[in-house]
Amino acid sequence: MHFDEQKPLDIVLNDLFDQYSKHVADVSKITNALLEKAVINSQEDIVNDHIAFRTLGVSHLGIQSFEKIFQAYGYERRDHYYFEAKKLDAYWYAPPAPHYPRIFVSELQVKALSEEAQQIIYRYTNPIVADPVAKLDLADGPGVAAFLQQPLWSLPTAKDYERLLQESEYAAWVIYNRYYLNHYTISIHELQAGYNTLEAFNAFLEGIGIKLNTSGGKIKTSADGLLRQSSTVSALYDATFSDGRTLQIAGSYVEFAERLPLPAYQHLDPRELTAAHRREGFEANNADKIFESTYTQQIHKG
Ligand code: OOG
Ligand code: NI
Repeated sequence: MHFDEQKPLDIVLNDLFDQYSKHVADVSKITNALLEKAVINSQEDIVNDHIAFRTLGVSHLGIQSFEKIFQAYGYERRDHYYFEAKKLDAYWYAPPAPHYPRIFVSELQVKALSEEAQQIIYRYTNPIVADPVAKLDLADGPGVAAFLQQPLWSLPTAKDYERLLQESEYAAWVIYNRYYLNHYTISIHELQAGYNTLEAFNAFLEGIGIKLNTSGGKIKTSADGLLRQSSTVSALYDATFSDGRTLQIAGSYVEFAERLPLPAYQHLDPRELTAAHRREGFEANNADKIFESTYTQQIHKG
């Protein structure tokens, strides 16, 4: 994904993707294999279905803070999703123009955690006494891009990270990884025949040695059958903590989405189909399993 204009949104999205693809080796591994097989001619041929971020539900942060960045660029909040067991809320945001990705933003319900886990999180977030996004000049693309890479709280100790991990893998992920891009998503239905179904694409991915998330099965399917998703599992990264210890922890991953035409358009010739004819939005049951792409159990499975 690369945007050619110099609007703040283009600058922000390009920078997020550049940072992400530098760290997540599977991104270029997949792109290079698609180039080699002439499925695409450049990375820009890949249609990005959506990107995702994770936030902490504490005063001055969370979705209400984070969403203001993208709302300023014309994104509109859509459906709400709730994940009871994982103690998460999420919304998706529709882009201002179809060539931009949708955005999925989730938030940890910090108050639902144990007193001990809450206190750990508050130790890091209590110094934040005002919404950091309110102070940002959102017209300054490079400034916003830098903000998204900048720590809002101090580097955690390994002890705090491990304690959070026991209770909420999501909490541990955010306390270390913050607003790093959590994933980008390749639109599978936009690819050529032989690659444009998740079955075929997953076989291609496994053929180049990519490890897929198996929670709920490799392919997660919405109740209407029209939104099908799969994802890689995060690699492990050496992370140095403030107490000098280094742990191997989860980072970001890559997702794949196949959006099928809505019933009213299923008779159309495939060449006539546009994004507007296909299933929109997200699906809580799919998302619930996709979150686990950064979970220890998925990463350490055989
Ligand atoms: C987001 C998981 C959900 C989707 O497309 O439903 C998701 C995350 O891991 O933060 O990406
Ligand atoms: Ni996703």
